[in-house]
Amino acid sequence: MVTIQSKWRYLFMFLGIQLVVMALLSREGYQKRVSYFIRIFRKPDTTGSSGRNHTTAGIIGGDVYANLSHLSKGHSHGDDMPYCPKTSPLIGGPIHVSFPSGLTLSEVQRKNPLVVRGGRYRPPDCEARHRTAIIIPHRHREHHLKFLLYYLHPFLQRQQLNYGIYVIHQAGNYTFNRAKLMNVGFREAMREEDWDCLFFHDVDLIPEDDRNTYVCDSNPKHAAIAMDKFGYKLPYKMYFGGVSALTPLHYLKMNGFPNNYWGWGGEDDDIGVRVSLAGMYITRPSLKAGRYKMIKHKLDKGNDVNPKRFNMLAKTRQTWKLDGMNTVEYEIISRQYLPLYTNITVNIGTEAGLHPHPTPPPPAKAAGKPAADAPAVVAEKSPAKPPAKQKEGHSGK
Ligand code: UD2
Ligand code: MN
Repeated sequence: MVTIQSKWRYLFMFLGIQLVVMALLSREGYQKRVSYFIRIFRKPDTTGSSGRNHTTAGIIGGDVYANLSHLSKGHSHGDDMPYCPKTSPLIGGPIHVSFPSGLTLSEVQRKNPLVVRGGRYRPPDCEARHRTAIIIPHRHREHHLKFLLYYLHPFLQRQQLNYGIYVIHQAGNYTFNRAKLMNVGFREAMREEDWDCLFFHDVDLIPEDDRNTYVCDSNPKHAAIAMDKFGYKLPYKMYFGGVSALTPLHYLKMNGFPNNYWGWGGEDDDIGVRVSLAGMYITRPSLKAGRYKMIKHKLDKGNDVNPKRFNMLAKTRQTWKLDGMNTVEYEIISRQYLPLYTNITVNIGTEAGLHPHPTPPPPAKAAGKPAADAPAVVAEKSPAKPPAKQKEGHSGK
């Protein structure tokens, strides 16, 4: 008798559970519920690599666009706006980074409606505490640039920064010069806005953690300390490559970056040495925060390994005051305020100077008239008209 009763009890319990499950399935759609059940039975991801769930700021699955949807246009930037909190409430933890095929710049634009002309942004509902410019040296890496913009815009917005993105594009096919492009970027960005921090940023490095805040420290900061390509470890103590952050004062104190490293390698170490020669030291975020993914690539055409780099590096102590911001020479070819960034195309010349092959003077009879084939020596082909200073607030694109 006792056995029959408990059999009935189990049968009723079983039927009851089935009813609850069916009710849940029918309420919000079968697929959603199934994935929900699968998720609760799966072990939580403890490696911190992909698909991480962070409750700190409500970021689910580390989606880089999480937490931005409630920000809306239409707030006015009056004088009475409160400062943003010291730590942004929108910041989460790790971000899941992948490179979906078929992504377009207009898709990136659509996903970032509050970014205005020239790739500028200010938080719509509070006064930013920091003004950060991102300087990206660039040539023939449009594919990488698209992914960087896709990840960087929402990442910076979540940090409640007033920011601008500058792409410094080297004109022509002469050997690439990353550090000189940074000097150009520094001068041109500072001409437009009183930035209090500049991030010098390789085009192919994607930050993987929200806690890597793009603000400056009291000393030059090396941000890209844990990259996938180096097994998420710092490769060596003085390493300063990839992404670094300096205030204008830091930058000028070390006379900027060297102008004479043509081709791949050495310039990052030279910059690291300059930091200490100028009496400063390198700060770094935690290994957890300073994680980056590098988009895989080969050495570019026009950026061969610089064979002189070791000899040059041995002389940084003698050269840093003689070469840098105080000697940089270049010509702006164009300046475009694009929806997602400001593009500055620049002629930085060659190792032999800005105009290595000066045109011979025109024949006597044509004196006074410029020769038809003389290279155009223009400081600026398209006149610079920076976007309205951001005090006025978002005015749309
Ligand atoms: C390493 C450093 C980099 C720099 C370089 C040596 C890392 C993650 N980065 O990068 O900071 O010190 O060594 O010069 O370790 N670029 C172009 N077009 C070109 C060539 C270069 O846009 O044709 C730009 C682009 O922003 C790129 C950067 O220069 O990210 C560095 O060049 P790289 O990516 O070819 O060199 P890589 O990855 O060895
Ligand atoms: Mn690279």
